[in-house]
Amino acid sequence: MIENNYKRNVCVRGPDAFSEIKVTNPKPYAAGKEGIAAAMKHSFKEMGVFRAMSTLLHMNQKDGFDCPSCAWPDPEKPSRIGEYCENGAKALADEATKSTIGAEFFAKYSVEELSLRTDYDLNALGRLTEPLVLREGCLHYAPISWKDAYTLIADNLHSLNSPDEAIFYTSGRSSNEAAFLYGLFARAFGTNNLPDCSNMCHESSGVALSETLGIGKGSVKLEDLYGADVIIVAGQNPGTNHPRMLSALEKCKENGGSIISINPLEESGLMNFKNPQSLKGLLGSGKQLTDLHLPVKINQDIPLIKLILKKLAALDRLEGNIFDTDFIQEYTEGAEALLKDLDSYSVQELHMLSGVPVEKVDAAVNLLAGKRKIVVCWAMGLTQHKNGVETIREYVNLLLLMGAIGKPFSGTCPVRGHSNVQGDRSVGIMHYVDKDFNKRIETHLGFTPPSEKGLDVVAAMQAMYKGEAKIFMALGGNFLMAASDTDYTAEALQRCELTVQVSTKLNRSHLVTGKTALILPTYGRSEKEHGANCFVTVENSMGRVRRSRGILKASSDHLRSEPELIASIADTYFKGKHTVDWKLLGNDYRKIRELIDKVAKGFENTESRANGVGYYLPNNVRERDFSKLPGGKAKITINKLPEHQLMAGEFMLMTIRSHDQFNTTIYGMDDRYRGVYNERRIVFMNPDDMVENGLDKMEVVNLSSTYDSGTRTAYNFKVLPYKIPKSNLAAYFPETNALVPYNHFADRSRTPISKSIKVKVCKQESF
Ligand SMILES: Nc1nc2c(c(=O)[nH]1)N[C@H]1C(S)=C(S)[C@@H](COP(=O)(O)OP(=O)(O)OC[C@H]3O[C@@H](n4cnc5c(=O)[nH]c(N)nc54)[C@H](O)[C@@H]3O)O[C@H]1N2
Ligand SMILES: Nc1nc2c(c(=O)[nH]1)N[C@H]1C(S)=C(S)[C@@H](COP(=O)(O)OP(=O)(O)OC[C@H]3O[C@@H](n4cnc5c(=O)[nH]c(N)nc54)[C@H](O)[C@@H]3O)O[C@H]1N2
Ligand code: SF4
Ligand SMILES: [Mo]
Repeated sequence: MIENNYKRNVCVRGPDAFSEIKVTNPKPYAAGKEGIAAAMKHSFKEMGVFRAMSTLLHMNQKDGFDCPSCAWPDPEKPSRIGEYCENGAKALADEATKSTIGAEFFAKYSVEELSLRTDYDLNALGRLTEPLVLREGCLHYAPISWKDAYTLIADNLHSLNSPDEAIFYTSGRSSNEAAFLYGLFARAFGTNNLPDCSNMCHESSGVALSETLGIGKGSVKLEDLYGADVIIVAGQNPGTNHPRMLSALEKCKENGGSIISINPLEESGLMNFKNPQSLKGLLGSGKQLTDLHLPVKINQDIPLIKLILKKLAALDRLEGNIFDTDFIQEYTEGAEALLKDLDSYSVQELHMLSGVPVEKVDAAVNLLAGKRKIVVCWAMGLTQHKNGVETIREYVNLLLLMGAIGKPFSGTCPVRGHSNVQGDRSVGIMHYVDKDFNKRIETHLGFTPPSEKGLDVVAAMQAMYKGEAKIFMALGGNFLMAASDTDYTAEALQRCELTVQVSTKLNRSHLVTGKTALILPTYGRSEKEHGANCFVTVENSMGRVRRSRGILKASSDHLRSEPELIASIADTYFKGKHTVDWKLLGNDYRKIRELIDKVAKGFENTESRANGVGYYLPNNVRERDFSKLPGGKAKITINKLPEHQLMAGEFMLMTIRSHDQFNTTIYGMDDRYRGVYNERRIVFMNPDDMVENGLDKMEVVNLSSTYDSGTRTAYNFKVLPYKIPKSNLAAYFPETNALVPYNHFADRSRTPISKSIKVKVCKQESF
């Protein structure tokens, strides 16, 4: 026991030893029977055969629960034999595992000992079953009653000099009901410090889409993908991260559409798909999905799209009818300026920067010319760069010039990550101020929310680091491992007086904590909250709100639902004296939904309309209504080329997900599609770069990044030759987060630059 020393000797990165790595060729297809086998292996091991099979039948069904993994939407008529994918099944198995850890476990192992385990091992320990406290100077978590936990939080909140010394972080799994109450409490307490995982995720999409189209969300519905002429999938790996999207791409192909993938990697899932829901898919050779793969260099999408636009413009001048002139005239502004700007770049320059061979660009131009039904799907490959916002605006330019916005089978499709990240935003999880939202709170809840902008993720890290924020509370998530600059974030969290985690499973944010720390265990999506008829609501990536009702018995009798525990904290803090009846809300979700209807934009009669597959929130782009934008028209924008001067020996690194993880939750050590088994500390490298740098296959290296004269290092990676553009590297997150500088992020959206980090690869002996 270290007396009076709250800086416990905890390890931030787990052990260094390698496991027995196995490498094969990348898989030529996604899903298939291996997908089913992997899903079943995880489900049966964690849940038992009967419980797994019967629970999976309720996932994504009309009267069942929403998959807790990604935000991909459910079809109008979910398949009764199973409307889920391998990774949905893994997420369920992970949440509904029969393994549990409680007070006895924590009495045996100190946080210092636990911190020496891998993130995989920590997660595998099982569900957290009771509230726990790590008191100042102690190394072991001990049990605490719910009442005492609420009082501890309330007392600490009362002790602050200003409400802005508290931070209320949200991950994206919480229901609309929980998120609404949480945001309400932060505002009632007096702060807009509501950073969320969106800040690290699709914030660039939100900013880019709001200023060009007038809504920070996508415009397509699921059915739009089925009938598109061309779907562009840019900076996204759906085979792993949104697997049921492959069925939608397959439908598009069956209807005669084409798929263009824009990605430094040939991701297996995008190439060929063996649909496990059909016998043909299981037994046949699969469906080739991508018609054209453009192997763009990391963060060179802007030159690539400019090149495509330049070539389309030349064709338009020659043949006409390539761009949609009527649409451009009626609904947009800025086209002329953009076309003029395109003249200032040479084709050679754009080719060279993009790294894509001429004939492939020409093939893309051919596929797109004159088409009107175009959908662009994207995810982190576009958002997590210094110029993430501009990159997305450049893709929007393409859609606007082609008139492929606000019509069936066309539009924007930013594919959201966490299953309810979009809903959380819609009901008020945001660090910025929405005046109308606040006004409605004032009208319907009787208090005035603060009018000063709060802290986002990056600002929250800095505030804790500087001692300006003293309490950090997290509704789900794993802030330490998800945020950039792991060592800096660890230091920041450790400088807090109190850190509170509302969680289902153990992760490193429970071990690297403030002076005092609390773990508040809660239900997973698949579990019954407050009895059989209780349901919550969620919003998917395409803006549809539906209900979700868990069916499993809770993993422990001591859990509290998120709304209930948030309401109890609020009630304890306000000692029952506030304009909001917190106690009532915590126990009656219908009452929360009534308030959501009154306060959050577009929600209406949610109680009844969220039935079945639910209802769509209003979306101005779908109606081709740009009247709220200055000038009343959609904006075509001019975006600069990225500036990346790589020095000799420098590479551009993107930090990506393996097939066996959900963000910082590591389900397993394999990445089946990329042919890597049993190890995660891998750096994917172009074979020519390996030769030029004298590196052998499986050689052990350290990766280092130098920004603002500070050098950061991620230790012990094995080099793997891989089909990736020259001077580009890929490695998994969160192992590489130590390399992402906390103060380098996207312009305006402030999303950390997790997909374009300049690094050096250092042989270990020369390090
Ligand atoms: N199973 C599983 N599902 C998940 C998650 C998970 O971890 N596991 N996470 C969820 C979350 S929160 C999110 S946000 C999404 C993430 O979903 P994705 O964005 O698909 O996830 P990443 O692994 O970050 O993959 C980014 C892709 O972008 C490509 N890329 C990187 N840089 C560039 C670039 O500069 N240009 C282009 N064109 N491409 C680039 C990479 O090669 C990679 O294919 O998935 C969600 N779903
Ligand atoms: N380098 C790098 N960093 C990245 C990214 C990247 O691509 N590269 N991606 C970024 C992105 S897109 C995102 S979204 C963030 C993710 O950041 P977070 O959302 O903070 O992280 P997760 O790993 O999703 O959080 C996992 C934890 O959530 C808890 N949990 C799971 N289910 C529930 C639940 O139902 N309720 C509650 N209360 N808790 C639950 C569990 O304790 C689990 O350990 O990471 C970001 N960080
Ligand atoms: S696509 Fe996403 S939401 Fe659908 S089952 Fe798979 S993981 Fe779950
Ligand atoms: Mo995300």
